[in-house]
Amino acid sequence: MAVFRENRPMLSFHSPRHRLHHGHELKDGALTPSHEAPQRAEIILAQLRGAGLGEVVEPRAYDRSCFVAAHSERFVHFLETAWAQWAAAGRTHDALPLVWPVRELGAGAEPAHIDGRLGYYAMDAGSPITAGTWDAVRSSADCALGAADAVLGGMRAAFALCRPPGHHAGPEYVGGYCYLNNAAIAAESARRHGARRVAIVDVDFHHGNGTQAIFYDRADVFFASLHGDPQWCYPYFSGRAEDRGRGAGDRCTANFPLPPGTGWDAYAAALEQALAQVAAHAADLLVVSLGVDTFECDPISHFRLRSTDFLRLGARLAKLRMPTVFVMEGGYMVDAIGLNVVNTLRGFEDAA
Ligand code: SP5
Ligand code: ZN
Repeated sequence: MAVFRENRPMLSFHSPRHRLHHGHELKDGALTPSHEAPQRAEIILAQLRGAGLGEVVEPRAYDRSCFVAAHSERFVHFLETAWAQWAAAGRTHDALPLVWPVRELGAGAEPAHIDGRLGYYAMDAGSPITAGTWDAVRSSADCALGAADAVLGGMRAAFALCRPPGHHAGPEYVGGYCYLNNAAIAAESARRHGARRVAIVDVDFHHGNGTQAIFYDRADVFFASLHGDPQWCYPYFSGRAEDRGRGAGDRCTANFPLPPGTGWDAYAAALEQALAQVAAHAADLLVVSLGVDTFECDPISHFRLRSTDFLRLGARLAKLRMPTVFVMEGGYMVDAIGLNVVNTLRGFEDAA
């Protein structure tokens, strides 16, 4: 059983540098401003400040070695250099990949041309790189690292208002609005600072394929995800119930694909199963990949959770009695995103 040295209200981390990232995405074949837009974080921040859930602070800047803990060195180097190489080629629109090394094309080495590098380090065309993207991405990971430090320092819970999100980003690829995997970076930091085992619960509507991939072979980080069934839902190629880890990590991944239209009752039943496995893993620290795109009015997702259901979600997570780092992931119905996030955190705090 975890012991909390401090019983203060939770601490939240936010960086204004997230605004430097505002890209475009291909939606139904048309290039449009991304659903993953700056106002998401602004609305969450405003609601958080009004909610009396504790202080919101800016994280310090962490060393890039903290990012390399969850990703490869060459991938981080790609993120650092992609925009400059794109701009040097005379391009002014968002940098997007248009060719990918699928199947038998996948064995090759990293190309030198920016168009080749973009495809080599991406799973889809959903993570545009702009002039300000790397600064924003780093500040997002800093929020996750700040929140992990707060909890490692003895706080019961902390919230990282990460933007852009992270859970689709794998060891060597961007995708699904994600660049650095903030939840994985927080989990790695916790491991390096003394947590023997970490559990990650991903409640975003989409499967956390990147987080799964980073820890798939490992027994020290347990990963559970509830998500739209990949037969019908992005990212389509991962998140099956049969995928349960590999090697030393066998049975340390648990996936709960749920059909489009899933509401609270069926969701809560799957959550019970996921959290029973988390409890059995006996971790020292919990990371929650908090996406609120499970909301009934989300424009790109297909579950039917109501705003009050997020209070119940938070309360159920609190019952684990674990030091908890909340890491913001998706949620695209901006009118309700602040309420749904604050409800999750309030449900957690009121039950704590
Ligand atoms: C972090 C996160 O939530 N990323 C989600 C990325 C989803 N990207 C693909 C979305 C495609 C949705 N198309 C839906 C069309 C609805 N009319
Ligand atoms: Zn999502």
